[in-house]
Amino acid sequence: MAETSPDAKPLRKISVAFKDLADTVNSQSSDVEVASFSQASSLVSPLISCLGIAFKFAEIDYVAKVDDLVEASKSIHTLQSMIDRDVQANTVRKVGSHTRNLLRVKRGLDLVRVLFEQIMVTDGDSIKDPLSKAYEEVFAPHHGWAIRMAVAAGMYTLPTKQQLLITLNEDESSASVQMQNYVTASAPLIQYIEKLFLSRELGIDW
Ligand code: 1PZ
Repeated sequence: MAETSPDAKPLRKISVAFKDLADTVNSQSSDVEVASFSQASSLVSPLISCLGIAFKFAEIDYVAKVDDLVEASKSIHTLQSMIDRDVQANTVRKVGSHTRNLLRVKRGLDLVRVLFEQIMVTDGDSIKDPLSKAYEEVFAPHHGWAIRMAVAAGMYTLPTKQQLLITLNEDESSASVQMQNYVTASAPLIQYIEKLFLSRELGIDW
């Protein structure tokens, strides 16, 4: 029964959606659409809720930013044109702008990428070290003291890897396959987004 419900395999859904986006990026023949990017990014939210109540604030912030991109997709076709609109309106760095939210969501996707990489090379049942490494690498340089302290506290209430696998309806080997698929697919997409910023000299470290 659970096998056939649409959310039965959230990891699989994520890896399929990002594989599609990676194919678009790798084909170099068409631009990434806001709609498919925001749709794929929304599939990551259930993962954050698996991490427990301590990360509720991360989930709320992430979902709000993805929702903003979903909304944008109703009137803007590609990520490129979305950024160019903000460039023209001089709103790239404005709080709540689509382009600013895109940069934050990109970081969320990068965090998941590093997290999965680390989970696959880390022995034992704790995801604290993998998540800490991912957070240190991706978000910590951009977060103030208060948020970093809250994240550090949340690290002590994380589920174990086994608990996470049960919630995600996977076993160790099926999860590894999906995680590896996501790692492979997300890397070129993340680079593509960074290039959109860097080629317009917008920077990505803000
Ligand atoms: C989910 C647990 C993984 C480790 C920690 C992940 C990040 C936790 C930090 C959450 C902080 C949320 C509070 C708000 C932060 C905002 O100041 C910034 C800047 O937003 P802006 O000023 O542009 O409105 N928001 C962010 O940095 C985006 C945070 C998104 C977190 C996504 C995490 C995805 C994790 C998936 C894990 C499986």
